[in-house]
Amino acid sequence: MSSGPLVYLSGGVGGARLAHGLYYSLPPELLTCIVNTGDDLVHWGLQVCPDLDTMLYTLADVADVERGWGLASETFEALAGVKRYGGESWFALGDRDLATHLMRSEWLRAGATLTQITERLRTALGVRAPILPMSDAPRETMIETPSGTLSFQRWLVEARAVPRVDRVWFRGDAAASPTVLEALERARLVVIGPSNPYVSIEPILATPGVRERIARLPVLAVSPIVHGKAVKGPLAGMLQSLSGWPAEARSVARYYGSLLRGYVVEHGDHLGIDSALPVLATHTVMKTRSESRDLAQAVLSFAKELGLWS
Ligand code: FO1
Repeated sequence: MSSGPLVYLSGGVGGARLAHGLYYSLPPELLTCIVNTGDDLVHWGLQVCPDLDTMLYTLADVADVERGWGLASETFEALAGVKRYGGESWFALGDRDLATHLMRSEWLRAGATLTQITERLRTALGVRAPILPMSDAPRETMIETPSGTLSFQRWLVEARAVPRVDRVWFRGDAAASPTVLEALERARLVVIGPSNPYVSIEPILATPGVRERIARLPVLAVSPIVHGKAVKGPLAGMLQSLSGWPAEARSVARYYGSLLRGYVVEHGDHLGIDSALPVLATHTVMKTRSESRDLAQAVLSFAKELGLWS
């Protein structure tokens, strides 16, 4: 049995909620969150990193929990102005949220890396655990549909995730950042959050240098499917169109395959999972902070029971 730092892999809102529970259950030096940047986009000339920002805002307790993205108590006056000028209004940046994108874009132009910038943002927001973009260079998630190929946000937000997904691929050959690789070298346990495996976790795993390091570590995952439905987002349709699998927790375990040493599902969702894979069935839907903390503690206890971590 080994003990030590935990690396947490995450996409957007579901992943950030469990991160919140882990953040309040572990000393900050034991938790590092590695976050998907495949959803990033340049919008209104600004660099926007939705999953990084969801993680930053959630851990800083300033997120809009209801909406699932952006900041609480947000206003959209700049968006109204952009609309008046005939600009692009399919992707909404809030007035307060703009400060993050303005500063990130300015610092990028001045030569800072996305890792350094995220470090500045999280320090300013009072977040004590590191939040790492998977890569410092662009690596964009592309969605192939019957009517053409779209960037991820164009597909999810502008096209409302309606076009069928025939293939997902990543544009750009960016490697993992050195900070990500160091965190994985130090890690003693990897937890994969309840995020979409195809478009939130796979971009991280497929970043050169990551999968082989993770394969050497004990890995637990939490199912993003509860009772046959994705807790949020387009995963159910993707399981069907990309793999021909049902929207069930077992399909996500099948996706990760031999990477997993344990799997956490909602009560009643354990059916059909390979009997060789240890499963914890518990309450996994996180609507409140205490549910996030309870799930985090259940995941950590499960890792200890399995002898993977102490
Ligand atoms: N999601 C939407 O459905 N509509 C939006 O206009 C939108 C704007 C937006 C701005 C900043 C941000 O950080 C996230 C935003 N999101 C929006 C959410 C985003 O598309 C998704 O949460 C993630 O990319 C999925 O992980």
